[in-house]
Amino acid sequence: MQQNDTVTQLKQEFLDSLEAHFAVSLADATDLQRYQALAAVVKQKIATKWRRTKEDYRDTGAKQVYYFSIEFLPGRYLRANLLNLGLLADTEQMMTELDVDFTAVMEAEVDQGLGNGGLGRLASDFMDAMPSIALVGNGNGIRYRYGLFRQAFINGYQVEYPDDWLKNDDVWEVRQDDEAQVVHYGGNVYLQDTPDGLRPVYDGGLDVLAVPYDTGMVGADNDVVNTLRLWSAEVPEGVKASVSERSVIESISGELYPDDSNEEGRRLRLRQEYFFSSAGVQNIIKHHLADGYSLHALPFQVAIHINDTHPTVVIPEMMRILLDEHGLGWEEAWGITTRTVSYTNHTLLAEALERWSQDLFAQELPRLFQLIQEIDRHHRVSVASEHGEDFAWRTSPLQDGQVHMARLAAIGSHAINGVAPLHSQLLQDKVLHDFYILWPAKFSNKTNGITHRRYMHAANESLSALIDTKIGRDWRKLPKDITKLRDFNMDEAFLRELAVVKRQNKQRLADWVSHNMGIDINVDAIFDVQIKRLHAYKRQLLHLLGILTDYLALKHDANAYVAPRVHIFAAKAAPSYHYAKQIIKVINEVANMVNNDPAVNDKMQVVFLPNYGVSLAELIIPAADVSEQISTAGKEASGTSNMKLMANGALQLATMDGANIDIIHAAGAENAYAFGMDTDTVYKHYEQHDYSAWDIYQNNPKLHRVLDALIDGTVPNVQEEGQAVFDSLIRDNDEYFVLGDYESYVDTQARLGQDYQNQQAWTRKSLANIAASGEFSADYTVAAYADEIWHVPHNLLAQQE
Ligand code: 26Y
Repeated sequence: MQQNDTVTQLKQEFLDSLEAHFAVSLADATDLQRYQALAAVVKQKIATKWRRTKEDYRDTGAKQVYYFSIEFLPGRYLRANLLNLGLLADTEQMMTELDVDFTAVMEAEVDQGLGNGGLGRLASDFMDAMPSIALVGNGNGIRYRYGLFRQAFINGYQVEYPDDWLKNDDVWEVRQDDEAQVVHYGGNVYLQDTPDGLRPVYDGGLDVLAVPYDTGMVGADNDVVNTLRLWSAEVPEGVKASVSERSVIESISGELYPDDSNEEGRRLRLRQEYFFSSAGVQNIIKHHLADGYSLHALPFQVAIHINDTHPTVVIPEMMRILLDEHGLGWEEAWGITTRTVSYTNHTLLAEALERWSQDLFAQELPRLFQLIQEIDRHHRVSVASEHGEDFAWRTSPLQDGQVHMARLAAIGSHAINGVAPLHSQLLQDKVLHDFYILWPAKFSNKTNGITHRRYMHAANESLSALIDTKIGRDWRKLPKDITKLRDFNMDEAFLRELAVVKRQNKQRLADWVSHNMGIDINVDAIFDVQIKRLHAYKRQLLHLLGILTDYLALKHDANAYVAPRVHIFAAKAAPSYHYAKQIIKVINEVANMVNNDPAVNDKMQVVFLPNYGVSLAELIIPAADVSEQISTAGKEASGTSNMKLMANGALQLATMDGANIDIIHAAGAENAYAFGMDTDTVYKHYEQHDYSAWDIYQNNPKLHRVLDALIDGTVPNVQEEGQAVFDSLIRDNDEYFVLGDYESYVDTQARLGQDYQNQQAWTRKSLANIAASGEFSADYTVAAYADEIWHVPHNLLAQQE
């Protein structure tokens, strides 16, 4: 069909849909109605491919991957779906012809935020990559009634509002009542001798109905549509539940547990973990048997991947189903389970490794607890003979009254991976070293990836179009082909065009900031961006100390040179993470102070954009000049905003941590700004206890003055928070070595500021980053999981280098 015909047809479908759904004409329709009408048209186009994909999977008996994740962070679907269907340009043209503000229509869609941060967004990037490389893979998670809180600032303090994302209904999901599963909690369980062996008898407890809502995951430029299945908790039919019993049940999928701050877990979270794990596994096994396969064929037909330890209860749950419901013996059930399940670790922070109190666990999931005791016993017996009692004890899932989920995951799965080379190495050498001794072959690295489709092709259309003019469109299918851009790094006209695109994107962000925050930012300045969860180890504080350094220099030193910068922060802090919230307050007060000081604000501005999420990321990332990735070395497992920012031409200001290392390597060290202690140095300090924040403070007058500014009234309105920050750095000896990296950070920022003044040289570095970003496509990441862990086929056109 000619493009014009497509546009004409789309137009008709859109106008018909408006009338059918809302009985309005285009002129009278609201943006929300326009969005919903268009989404309905798109959904219909997805539906046919989706049905065919499902039928195809069933008819061919293809092995299925299930990606179990307690978080998915899809953001908005409309633009991404149009892009993958190949209809984005036509839709834009249609909207232009209809004189409709398409951006406003897209913004009427709610940003679906059923996750906290990197782990959840990674899961959604994988949901985009899987169908795009024709991989048979589904998501399995929770349909939280309320997503991650919406963040506002009042007086510089974070305030949290509920995220009522279902207020206008979700256009994309399909409720599947006939697929519902019952999930059982609590009560007592006894083992009874029967002719078939010991069988559990349940007494009391709580039955919860898990009802799935499915959403089609649309492949790019192909006919594949996979399924993301999110479970919602309801009272089972026929059960008479009081109002309060009903609310206990519904709370299981009530809200996203908003904490990724190493806080203590809660009963509700354990219930959530079991909820989607149990519903998912029950449903998978039910279909497997209905399709005529034996349980022994499970590892050949199904791969269950657990995204961090939150779905680890999948392991004892599978054992329960195989033993109790199907009468298999322990050894055969264990073999089936471990060969089906694989596990990705996403953290090196010891305090973030999940542990549950055994008492709580036994109360909530009594049968699973018995099975974990049995797993624990088998593990000890098999390990102690060769490695000794002490080793067996250290690696046991049950220890010190707790259930150690990472240990259970490592024991009960056939593959364990980290998410960047350094991270995977540290897992082997430190965090999971004992398990590496036991099973070295289980371990591997799978470096995270991102979807260029959302973050570049859709979010930065002008950059993508400009790249097309130089190297054609193949790179859009074969992300590594983007290296061809390197041939143009001496093409001055092209470099100028790149700079123009960056400037337009900066202007777009500046307009947003002006409109939403009432601050006019300088688009000629360096847009220096740090966007990620607020956490001490990510060191937003180091960035802040850099800002105060510049500020004090400009105020007190007539000869100071500071390259003009706009410092851009966006971050949510976990509601119970008091210290992170104090840092937000301090940043906001520094922003106020700087932005309202005419003596400095042609040289520096600070903006903290509220309510960071996927949609805001899509706006900020294309506008960034500098990508701050400044975690303490050895703490950030990988990072993924680093990849999105490089793909959009930002230069990294980075510690040698996580995937920063690989990005610097890929782009070339001369095209990035690395600084700070490396992991070895950090570990040595921890081991030798020889780090003294006090000494650094005393010996560095510039830093001394900056820190004093937090407590001597220089920064207004932060009496308590400034003191808290000061105390954590000085009194508590600066757990994350902010001061240890300060000098190196400030020097590197100064060098970066100088370099930026040569626009052509800077743009050339920017080009080097864009051109090196292809290898960080999630398409490759997922293909590597498919080849090495899941053993499923895919059609990655980009296999060749
Ligand atoms: C146990 C509970 C409190 C908890 C909840 C959520 C613990 C951790 C998390 C989330 C962790 C997370 O998002 N980790 C990030 O995963 C990304 C994807 O692999 C990495 O890029 C990033 O470095 C890591 O911090």
